[in-house]
Amino acid sequence: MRIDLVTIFPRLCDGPLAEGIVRRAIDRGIVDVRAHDLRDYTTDRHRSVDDVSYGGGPGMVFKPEPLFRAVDAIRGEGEVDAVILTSPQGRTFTQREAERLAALRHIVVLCGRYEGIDDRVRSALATEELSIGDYVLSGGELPALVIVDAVVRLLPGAVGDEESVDVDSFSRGLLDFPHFTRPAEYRGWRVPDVLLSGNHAEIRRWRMREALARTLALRPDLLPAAELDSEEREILRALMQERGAEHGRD
Ligand code: 9D3
Repeated sequence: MRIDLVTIFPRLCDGPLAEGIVRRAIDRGIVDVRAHDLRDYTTDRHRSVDDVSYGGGPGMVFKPEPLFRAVDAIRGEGEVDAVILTSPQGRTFTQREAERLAALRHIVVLCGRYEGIDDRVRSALATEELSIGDYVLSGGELPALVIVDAVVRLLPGAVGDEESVDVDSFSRGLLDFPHFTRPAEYRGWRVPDVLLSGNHAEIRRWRMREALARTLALRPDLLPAAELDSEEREILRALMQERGAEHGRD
């Protein structure tokens, strides 16, 4: 897969691309990620990427030309499947969106800054608009890196077996079960006995129940879309009955 980022702060992208799973995927040739400096696509002496807003008002607006020229140049290097504009107005990026993008061959991510971007970039250049959530950031670089991270770890070979992707909470729509390592007792807090028992059937069922209990307690909104098998549905039914009974008592 190839991912091109277009930004006025390419160095902001270098750190996150140089570590961990993303770094390894790049080293293994699974993905090619390039951070382009938007200013390299300007044509004026001052390398201007922004200008005053038509209609007046404070704040600068990203000019269309450098962004269109950047995407033209990237398209010249091979077919582009999606041009994503990171923007607070976008659809919220979710695991489902990550899965969709991971199936593409080549994506371009445009990182916004300033008060806004000339709207022709959104309407005529971008093929989609994505936000990473409802909070105000100062630009689209961190969102672009979030998207890169979530997408790259889904690419075949990017994650080692020990970090198995398909048992991940969000891919099945549940929160993870609790994890423990040695020591078996720390400052008086003991690791649940079942995990030390060596009874793998019991451990599996305990983990299933814990994941379901946590999801029910902390993120019940995830349950309707979660992919549960019949055993899980049965455990969930029992958990919901227990909770119902607890609430009934007070
Ligand atoms: C005065 C500007 N804002 C009114 C609320 C609009 C605005 C424009 C650009 C606010 C923030 C930004 C910079 N953020 C992004 O470009 C961005 C973003 C975000 O802020 N939150 C979550 N996802 C994203 S994706 C891009």
